[in-house]
Amino acid sequence: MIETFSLGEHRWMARALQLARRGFLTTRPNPRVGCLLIHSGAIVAEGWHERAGGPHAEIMALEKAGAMSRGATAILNLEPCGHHGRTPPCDQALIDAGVRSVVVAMEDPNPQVAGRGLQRLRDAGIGVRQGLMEAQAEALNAGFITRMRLGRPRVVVKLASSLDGRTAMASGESRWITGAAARADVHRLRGASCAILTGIGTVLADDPRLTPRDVPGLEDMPPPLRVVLDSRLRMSPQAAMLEQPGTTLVITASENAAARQALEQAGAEVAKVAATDGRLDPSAVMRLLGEREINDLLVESGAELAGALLQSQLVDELILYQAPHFLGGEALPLVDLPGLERISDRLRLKLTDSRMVGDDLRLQLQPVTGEA
Ligand code: AOF
Ligand code: ZN
Repeated sequence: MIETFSLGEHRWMARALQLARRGFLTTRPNPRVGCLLIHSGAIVAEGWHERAGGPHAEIMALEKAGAMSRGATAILNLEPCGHHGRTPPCDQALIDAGVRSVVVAMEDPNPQVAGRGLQRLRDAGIGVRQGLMEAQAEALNAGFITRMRLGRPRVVVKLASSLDGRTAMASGESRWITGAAARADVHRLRGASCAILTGIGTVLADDPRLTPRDVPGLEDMPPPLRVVLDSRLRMSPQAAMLEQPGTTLVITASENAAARQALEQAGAEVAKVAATDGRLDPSAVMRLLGEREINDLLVESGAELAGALLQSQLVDELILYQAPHFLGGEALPLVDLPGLERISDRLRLKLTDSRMVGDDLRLQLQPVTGEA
């Protein structure tokens, strides 16, 4: 059934989404959720989910509303949970508080919930309507939804190049392709991600730290998981990222116990996945990261890994910063797409956003799947 919603309900849902967004950097691996309680046409309480393990949005709102919860309407961007996770079920709390009706933007894609929360509310005689501002609600929790539906993170590949699509000189010299504003934007992207993935080639060439720096709102948060794909365990125990706070996960196919032990002693976690012809299976890597509750994965890699992920159809979004300069035909290309010989094989993308960041261009793209 297609529901209709009033102007007031639209405004309240917009407010619930705004509240949910307060948890943008802090709720992982949980979704971002906001909740309003409305009584006699007015907002009586607001709540949002701040941290996994902490109270859900509904509980915060119910506690603030107290006796005013009785007969109220709850407005939420996500279906109330009906399961015991780190915290007790919210559907029961809404029922116990005497809430009369509930409006949600979308079902919770978590298989432990998946419509059961809404059903239990209906069974308790509560009026339930769903679908208000669903597109906005899905965009806010795109990573969580991807993990719940596909068992893997939402994969965003970040690339930076010259106007002629080059990333480094043939010598490998590559510092400062883009300007300071684009680099600050990358730090914000890192901060909003659950994990940042790179390849061993990039680690050996650049020794990156892969931490978000100077991002307001991240002060109390552990940094995103750093993930290095290193099929042969060539990573040095002295790598700079191993000195950073938080966890580094090295994913390998190697049986080299000494190299593994050296990395573990330097603080890294090492995990094994299957490899074909010496290359780690990208789907197995993504499954592993899904199991580790990674909703949003940012890939900051070289041409080879970016190309391999694109060819495996494991990229949900690509963000390309283009600097207004030419590096020339000898310089290194943005992505490797081995085997691509015919124009009909070209890898097509849809441009979903373009804007300037400082002096650079920032393009947001999504791979196009299926036939032209
Ligand atoms: C809600 N309201 O504010 C959130 C929900 O381990 P827990 O108890 O925190 O439960 C986490 C799951 O609960 C999460 O995977 C998602 O399905 C749902 N999140 N549900 O009713 C909230 N954050
Ligand atoms: Zn809940």
